[in-house]
Amino acid sequence: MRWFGPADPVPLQAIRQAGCAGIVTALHHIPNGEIWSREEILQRRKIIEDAGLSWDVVESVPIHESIKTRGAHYEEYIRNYGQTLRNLSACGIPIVTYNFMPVLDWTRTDLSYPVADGSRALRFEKAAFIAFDLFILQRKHAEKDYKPDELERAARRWEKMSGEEKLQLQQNVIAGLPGSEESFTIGQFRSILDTYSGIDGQKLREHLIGFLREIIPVAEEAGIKMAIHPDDPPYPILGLPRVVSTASDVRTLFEAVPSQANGLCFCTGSFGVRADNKLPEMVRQFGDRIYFVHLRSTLRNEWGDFYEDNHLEGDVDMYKVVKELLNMMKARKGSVPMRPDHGHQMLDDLGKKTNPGYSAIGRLRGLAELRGLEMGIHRSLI
Ligand code: DNO
Repeated sequence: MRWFGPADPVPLQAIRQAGCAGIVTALHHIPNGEIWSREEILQRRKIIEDAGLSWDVVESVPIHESIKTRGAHYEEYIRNYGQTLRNLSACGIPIVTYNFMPVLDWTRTDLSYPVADGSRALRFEKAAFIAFDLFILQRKHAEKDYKPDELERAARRWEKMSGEEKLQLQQNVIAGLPGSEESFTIGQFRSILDTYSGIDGQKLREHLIGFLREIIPVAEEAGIKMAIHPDDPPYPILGLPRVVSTASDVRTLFEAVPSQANGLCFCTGSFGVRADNKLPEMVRQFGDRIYFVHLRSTLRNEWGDFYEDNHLEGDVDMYKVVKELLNMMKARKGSVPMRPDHGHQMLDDLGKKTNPGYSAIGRLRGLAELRGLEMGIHRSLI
C-alpha cells in the first residue's frame, strides 16, 4: 500500500495488518526539484523496516515544472533528479514512479460522491469540470475546447451550484490531492498555466523524451527501474497537453528510449477511463516494461463522467487484467509490486479525516479482493 509518511493518518501497523509486505512512499517534505539525500532516504527506510515492512517503490520522485516546460534551470533540475536516483539506488530502493502531467497530477471534481451502499467515492464530473474552467478559472478561449452540448450542460450545472459547492469544486481541482506535490490559489494557477502557452502535445512529448534521454542512462547505471504513471484522466485538460494517455503514447516513449530502465507504472484506473485503452492487451504489449501496478476500476457514463467503483466492478475487467499480469510475471520469472489504488471511504473511516482515496478500510477491502482474485487465478493456472 501507499503510505504518505509519518503524517499519514494510516499508520504502518495498519498497513501491515491489511496484509502488505511492502510500502510505496516518497519524501513528500522535500521541495520539488531538490536532491533527496542518502541520510533522509535511510531515515525513512528505517522507520518502515522497524515496522516490519520494506520500502519497495518510490511514488513519486516528482518532476519539476521547469523540466516539463524547459523553463529556468531545467538542466540543473535534471541533474538533481539523477543524483536522487543514485542516492535511492545506494539505499537499496530499486523502482521509481513519476508522471509527466503538466501542473496538475490526478484530478477529480468530487471527493465525497455518495455510492448506493453508503460509502464515498472519488468522481470526475465533466460538466462540473468545464464549469470550473469557464466560470472559476475563466480561461481565455476555453469554450473552444468543448462541444456545444458540453457547454450547455456546464452552464446548467453552474447555475444550480451553491456558493459553497463552487468553492469546494475550486479546492478539489487545484488545492492538490494526496500525492500531488503542489497546490495553488486561482491566481497562481492562472500564471502557471501561462508557462504552458506555446507548449502543445508535440512539444511536451519532446521535453519528456529529452528528459528520458538524460535520466534513463543514469537509472540504468544505478540499477533503477523508472516507471512512468499515466495521465489521470487520460486526456488533455484545461488546455494543457497530456502525452501518456494511450498505448500508442507509451510505445512512442519506449521506442524513443529503448533501455529496459525505461518502464511503466500500469495504472488500470487511469488508463481504464478511456474505452479505447484495451487493458489486457496493453499488459501483453508492455509486459516486459511494467515495473509497478496500480489496480483500480472506474465506471464511466455517456457524458464522460467517471467515478471510482469497487475494485472488482466497473469498466475494468479485473479478472482479465490480473490473469495477464500473472502470465507476465510467469514469463519474467519474478514478481512485480502491486498496490490497490484508492478505495472508498467506508465504515469507521466515514467519520474520520482521511486522505481522499487513501483511507485504510476501503483500500483494505480492495487489497483483500485483489489478493483473493490473484490467488484464485494463480492456483487455477498451475
Ligand atoms: C493518485 C496517484 C498519482 C500518482 C502519480 C505518480 O492516486 O496514482 O498521484 O502517484 O501520478 O507520479
